Amino acid sequence: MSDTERSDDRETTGVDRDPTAVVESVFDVVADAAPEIRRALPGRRVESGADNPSGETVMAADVYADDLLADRIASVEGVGEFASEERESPADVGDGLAVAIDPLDGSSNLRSNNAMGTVVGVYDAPLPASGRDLVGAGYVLYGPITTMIVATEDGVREEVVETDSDAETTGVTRTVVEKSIELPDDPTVYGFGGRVPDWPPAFESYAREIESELKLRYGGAMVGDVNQVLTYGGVFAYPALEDAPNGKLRLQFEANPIAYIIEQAGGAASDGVQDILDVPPEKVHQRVPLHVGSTSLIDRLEDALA
Ligand code: AHM
Ligand code: MG
Repeated sequence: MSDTERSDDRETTGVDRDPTAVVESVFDVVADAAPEIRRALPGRRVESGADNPSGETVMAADVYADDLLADRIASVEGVGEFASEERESPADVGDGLAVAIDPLDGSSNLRSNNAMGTVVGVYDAPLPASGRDLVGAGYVLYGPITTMIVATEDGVREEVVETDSDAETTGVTRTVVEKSIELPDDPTVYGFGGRVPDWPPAFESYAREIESELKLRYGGAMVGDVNQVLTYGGVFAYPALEDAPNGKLRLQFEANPIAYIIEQAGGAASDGVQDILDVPPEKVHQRVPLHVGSTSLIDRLEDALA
């Protein structure tokens, strides 16, 4: 397990409730919402007409997931701040931890009916926060099965999330299927975002080596692609691009939570130079190049980009 100890000179939220209990309550809410979000997708495969703060098209399903999760997460005791990839600014919702979400990661996959997910980071610091302030992170993957990955200081688990088929009850059943996920020793898959002509030459050289060793598995939703790396070992990247040196993915909502999960599972995450969790937080919607996966492959990436 990686060292995610925070140093003592940063501001915390001063939460009263046990942070781990708050994290679990947040994931209770996220798991309960998952079947509702899933059911809402078929009728919401259309653009909402709005752009998000990163200038990207917002789908009707993004709006649905964002509204549902915003209300419910804000009501969790011990959550003090809520931010979403789809909202301009964080909202003050009481006293406690800060929760940052990407309500529907990979929603451009709605048209082609491929995987997408919900990403959640719980920080014990005001936003924008350092990844070192994460006290929990996870994601829901809306694949053929709805699964939820939850990472805390105790490790990483996978749950299957199902709706109760009994018409008398409308509950959600959660079954832990993996108690303590560790990345496999022999990595087998890779997936890199962006267009090859837009990659910096050093990243392209690295990619050429990797593609001769591993199998390409890329689906266009970070959550789905990272879940393959978590399962089989390997590397996922959305690198710096020639005309977008910070890549595409957002530090608070995507890169930090994914880095925390992969590091808690024994892997590594880098912006190309440093651990993602050490990237200084500057603004809520800041982007960062993300490379994440098996430690040996991330070490090689940093050597290639040095
Ligand atoms: P989103 O959060 O708006 O869906 O954007 C993030 C997604 C990631 O899931 C994925 O890795 C990346 O965008 C794919 O981008 P592209 O479609 O440009 O390859
Ligand atoms: Mg996203």
